[in-house]
Amino acid sequence: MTTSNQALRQWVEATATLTKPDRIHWCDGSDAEYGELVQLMLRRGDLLPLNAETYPDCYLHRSDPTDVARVEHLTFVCTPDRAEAGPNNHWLAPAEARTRMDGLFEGCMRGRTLYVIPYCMGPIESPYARCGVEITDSPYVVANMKLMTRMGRAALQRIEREGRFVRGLHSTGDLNPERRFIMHFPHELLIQSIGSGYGGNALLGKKCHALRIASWQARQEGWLAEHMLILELESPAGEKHYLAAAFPSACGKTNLAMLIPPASMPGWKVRTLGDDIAWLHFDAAGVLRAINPESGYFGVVPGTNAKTNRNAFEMIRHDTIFTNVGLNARNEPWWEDKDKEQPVTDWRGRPWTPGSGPAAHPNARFTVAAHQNASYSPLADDPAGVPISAIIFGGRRRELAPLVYQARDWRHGVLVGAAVASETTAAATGAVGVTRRDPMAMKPFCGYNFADYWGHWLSIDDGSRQLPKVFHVNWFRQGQDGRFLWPGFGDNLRVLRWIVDRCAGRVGARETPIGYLPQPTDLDQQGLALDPAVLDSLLAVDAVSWRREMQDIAAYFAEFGDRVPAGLLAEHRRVVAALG
Ligand code: SAT
Ligand code: MN
Repeated sequence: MTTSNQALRQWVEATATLTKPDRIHWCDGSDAEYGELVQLMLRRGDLLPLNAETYPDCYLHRSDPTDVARVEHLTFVCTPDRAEAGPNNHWLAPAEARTRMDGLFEGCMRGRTLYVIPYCMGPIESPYARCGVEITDSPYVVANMKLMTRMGRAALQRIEREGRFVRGLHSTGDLNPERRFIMHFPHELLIQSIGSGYGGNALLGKKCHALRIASWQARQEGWLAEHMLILELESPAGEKHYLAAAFPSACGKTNLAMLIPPASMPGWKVRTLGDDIAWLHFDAAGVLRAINPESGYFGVVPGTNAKTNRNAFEMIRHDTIFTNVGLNARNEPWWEDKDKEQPVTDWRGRPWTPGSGPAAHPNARFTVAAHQNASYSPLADDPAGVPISAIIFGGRRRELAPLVYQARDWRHGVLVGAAVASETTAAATGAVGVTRRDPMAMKPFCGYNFADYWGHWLSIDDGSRQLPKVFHVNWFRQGQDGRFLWPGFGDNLRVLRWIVDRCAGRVGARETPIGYLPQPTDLDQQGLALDPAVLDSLLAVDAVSWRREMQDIAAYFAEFGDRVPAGLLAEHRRVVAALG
């Protein structure tokens, strides 16, 4: 197979000249090709078979122990002007980055196969979808891209029709962290990644293309590429709303997108359109429509069980790639909080004994095609996307942020998003549990200066459009004893219900300096045994703490100097004044 697109052909040839692979394989995306790759990886030991009776067509991949999460300190945005990348990104001059990467790519595919993966982010027929081509020497990456994206022949045909695509060059290199870099060249629509085989570092369609490069393109073209799940919420009366929600990695986007209503809320239905990324465009009528550029899930495994996320628990019982989980005595994948059993092997393949720590890596992942999810919405394949009623921001915050509040208007919503903070998780290397600012949950993913990004968000409100309402949620409030105050998971539907009631103008709210909060009685509490005092503290707004928070936000904005949009600063001043 090859292609009629000359630019693509030449890029593949030039890459082969540089990296010197033994073979070149153009991926057609067929099931047969996936099967052959699996066989190859089983022979090489890159994949281990799992119990074929209880976990048919499931495999375990063990990463190099130094290569188990995104590496933000090795991820760069390479724009000619440093200020364009902003203080939120690591920056290198494009020429310097190219020289460094060329040196590392030189001869790196000797003895290996170079795979060419044409892929389409979004439904193939969607005007909102965009194509890319990833070149990689990792069959694991090819197999993951097959589960996560629409890849192969149909994507290549679209590329040949349109002539446009994002280029991504990836090699696992020698997996030495000293020689690991993930570079983005937004002006050239180019990504280069070497030295890692892990998810967000290596599956270039995901964070590198669909967020970093796409956010940059979206700004030029007037749309939004966001780190958001998309879900459909249907009430017992059949009223449907589509919600998009941005939380940082490993803060429960997958669980919320697959939520199972509590027994005490019969008739409510949640369907999943996406669990990680949303591309948002206005249609001709001024309605904001979302597509999920992905077609699979790369979700956190630990903590997944029939109670926390039954849909995920069941969808990963077949045709799933597990990365960095442990094993039980029946050669089934095992992870913390899966069940009452004990593992026998940890994620590195070492014998596990009580006291040897977690058997699964805290950032262990499953890769699975989206249609295996029982709550999958076929609208995820609709080229027109879905109309968004509400945008929800959230983070993991022990204190301060109430369970839910609503911004007064779009501009306030942009402030609420820009001020998102969250405790860090195992999804990235580095300290876990440290609170940091993570605007719109895009801190690791915005491909350009955050100040310009906030300006872009503000510019969305041009007076002619039907803008969604904006909310903030926090499922992670803890009491003095460290216990979570809110039960979370299925009960989060109670909060979503208030959100759609607000969107439909059916319910009132308590106006506070930080926005609109529910009256406790306006939250559906049927079947929820929550102490009223606990609910009061979940819905409390402590002016003293919030004044401190607003100072902290101002100090954060100041890092971006005079590029910060005046409208955002004015909104900040308004809230400070309201806090008295
Ligand atoms: O590693 S990924 O970026 O794919 C997952 C995540 O951190 O959200
Ligand atoms: Mn994510």
